[in-house]
Amino acid sequence: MQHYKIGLIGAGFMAKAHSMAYASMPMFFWPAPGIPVRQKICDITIDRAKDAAAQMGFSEYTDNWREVVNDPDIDIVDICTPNNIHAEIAIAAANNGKHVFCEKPIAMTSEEAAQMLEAVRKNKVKHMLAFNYRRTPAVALAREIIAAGEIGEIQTFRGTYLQDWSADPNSPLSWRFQSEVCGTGALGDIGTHVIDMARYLVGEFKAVSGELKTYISERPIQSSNVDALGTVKASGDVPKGPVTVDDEASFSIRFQNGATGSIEATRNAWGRNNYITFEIHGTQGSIYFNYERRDELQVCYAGDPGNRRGFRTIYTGPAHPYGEGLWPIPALGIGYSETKIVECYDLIKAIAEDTEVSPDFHDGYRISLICEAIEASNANGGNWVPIP
Ligand code: SOE
Repeated sequence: MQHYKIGLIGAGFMAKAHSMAYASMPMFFWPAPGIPVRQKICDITIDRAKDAAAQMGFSEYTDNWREVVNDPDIDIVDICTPNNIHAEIAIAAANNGKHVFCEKPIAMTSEEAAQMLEAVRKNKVKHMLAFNYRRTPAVALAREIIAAGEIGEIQTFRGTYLQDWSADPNSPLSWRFQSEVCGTGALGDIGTHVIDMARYLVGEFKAVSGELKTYISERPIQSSNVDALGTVKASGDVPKGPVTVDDEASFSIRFQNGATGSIEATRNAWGRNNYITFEIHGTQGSIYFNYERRDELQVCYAGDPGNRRGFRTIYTGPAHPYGEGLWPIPALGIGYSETKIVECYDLIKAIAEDTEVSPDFHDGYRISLICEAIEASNANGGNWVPIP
């Protein structure tokens, strides 16, 4: 069985999720399409890198990402850094013939994303973006139901991604609030997950009209570089710095196939934690999904007798997408980890079998164009902006 050596750059919470998936994937999907080997990990200081190697099971560590992309032993470069260095790392890795797996959003601008796409295509390496939520079995089941025409032609998509970790003004000014490091705020960080699902389920966007708002304009400056996602609050008289990204993105969508839609994304919604939802209405029925109940897909069929019509709940299990590898009984519990394990399986399979995998850098590029169109619409008072 082929082994693939992973070089992982950035050792925060996403690195933990990816490392867990590399370790677990063959336990779920066996025989595995290939075995990911946790070879080398990189973080911003050598002490942090050493610690991360011990914690996440890597044989080697470094504080210089170029040592990862230049290492002839590494097969796959996995990018879990802040957004402003995705492009430089991905392009260098692709030019060295490495497959590239990158956290979302793909890059700071669509121009950078286009350069990344060009590099992976030119070097004929596999490329994948970590929009993991589409790999929730219930979301993949929604796609199967739609593709089979079971709810007819899609007319509307309503999506949300609501969290509350930044609702407290004392939640510190991590890189996620600094436009020079992250590009956009809620829009790029979490709105893009729902854009990915909308494209996956309904189709390509034609135009958007939207608004971006920043409610908390300054936050306490962090004493460390570590992004604690609001769990470590500033106390006392800590100096503040400006927030230069959106807290909230809300926009309407015209899909190329004639459907319409809307998405709202914020990290300031008290009481909402990872509230990713979508409701899709078709001419023959409807689908509803809520990630906080992610084992379940709710489906309503118009063809049911009127006095019995309503949403039915399907608990995903062995009969549903990815069921062959995940748990043998529906409702045992699908979690964030399972989505990352499935993602890892699809990546390794695509490399081993030399097939396409999505979402890829082309999807990332398209999503960057959509985000830029939402920013342009916000700047011009909410007018509709076509996606190039
Ligand atoms: C913070 O909003 C965050 O970690 C996002 O960056 C991730 O993409 C999401 O999956 C969970 O929340």
